[in-house]
Amino acid sequence: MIKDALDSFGISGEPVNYGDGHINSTYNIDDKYIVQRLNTEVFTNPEGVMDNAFLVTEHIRKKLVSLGKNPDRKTIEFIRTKSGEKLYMDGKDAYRAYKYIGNAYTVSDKKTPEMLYQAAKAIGEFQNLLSDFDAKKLFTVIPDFHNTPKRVENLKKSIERNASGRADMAKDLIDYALSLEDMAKIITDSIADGSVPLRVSHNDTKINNVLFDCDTNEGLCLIDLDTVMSGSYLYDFGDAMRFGASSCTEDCAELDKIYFDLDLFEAFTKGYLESASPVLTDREKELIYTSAIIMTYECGTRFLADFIDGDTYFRTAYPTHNLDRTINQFALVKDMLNKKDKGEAIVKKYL
Ligand code: ADP
Ligand code: GN1
Ligand code: MG
Repeated sequence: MIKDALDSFGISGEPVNYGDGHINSTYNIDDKYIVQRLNTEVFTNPEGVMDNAFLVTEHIRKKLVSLGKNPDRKTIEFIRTKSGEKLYMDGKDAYRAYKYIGNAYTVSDKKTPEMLYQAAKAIGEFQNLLSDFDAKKLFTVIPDFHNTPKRVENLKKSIERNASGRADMAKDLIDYALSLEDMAKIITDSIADGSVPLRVSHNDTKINNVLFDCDTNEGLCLIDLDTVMSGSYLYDFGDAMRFGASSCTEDCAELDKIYFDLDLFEAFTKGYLESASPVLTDREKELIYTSAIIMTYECGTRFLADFIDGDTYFRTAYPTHNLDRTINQFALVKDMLNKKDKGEAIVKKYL
């Protein structure tokens, strides 16, 4: 129970439900602490998640201090239980706590180019601060998390099983997903041949995982560190654009409202390449725009598989929520493919 969790961390106050994530449950305690119940069906080794989270945030903190910067609002700070543990376990439930960063906000909808530029700065800074951190020290929280071909294989298995009996409802979406199967392997093949290096990546760079300062509107830091693992910078760029450069929310299924906003894409690309350009390999540079398409496609296949499985993974608010999310992601993919030449030209401009 949340009350027991608060007690174990020595926190007093009223927990209020917070956040709109699809996996964990978040509570705000009087704007002083954030306490989260980890979804242990998804994060089957919550201790591994927290080992990573402490390692990464402590590294960032030390690095900022060594650069003469104040780390207090530039990374989250986890706290331990009264008995010194990184987690409070209550049966199968795992709770963790960290300090609330005040006077900050997150953005899910109504994004502006300035916000996207700031978010890119924060993502670039996160990657830079961890560039000397040995990715091998990180536990693989979810194997093959951004292995797009494996995600497509999982979708095929879901279609085969049809556990919910709803595959027929998604016939056109299934056909669309399978028609783009060849695209799935572009990043993983480049990792396999060494042209795209494995690096410490966040792996869930939805723009609502960036905190912005209320006074300056500056991108402060990345939160939601559960999936920080060895991965590719392309995953972070692509996933940020999947969510950040979309004209609407992730579950809007009104086709005439869904498009890939090249102004938002340009603002983000500018901010990101200002910090990342010097470290990217030629192949990474080549795949920047494509990474946005692949990450959106991958997320669509995950929503679709979950719809067919019967909504066992992502939190849903209504029965066709995952279907709407799939419609949205695939409409974006279609538009991103149509705008590829323009998108590539924007990338070239800032390289
Ligand atoms: P999820 O995406 O699983 O809901 P997050 O870790 O992204 O979980 O947190 C949910 C929300 O809580 C964020 O969007 C943000 O508004 C808020 N939040 C999280 N951590 C902090 C923090 N340290 N300080 C202030 N607000 C936070
Ligand atoms: C989940 O927890 P949240 O909402 O930040 C998911 C991401 C997806 C995202 C889609 C551990 O993230 O991979 O991109 O939903 N996280 C996990 O909105 O699967
Ligand atoms: Mg989040």
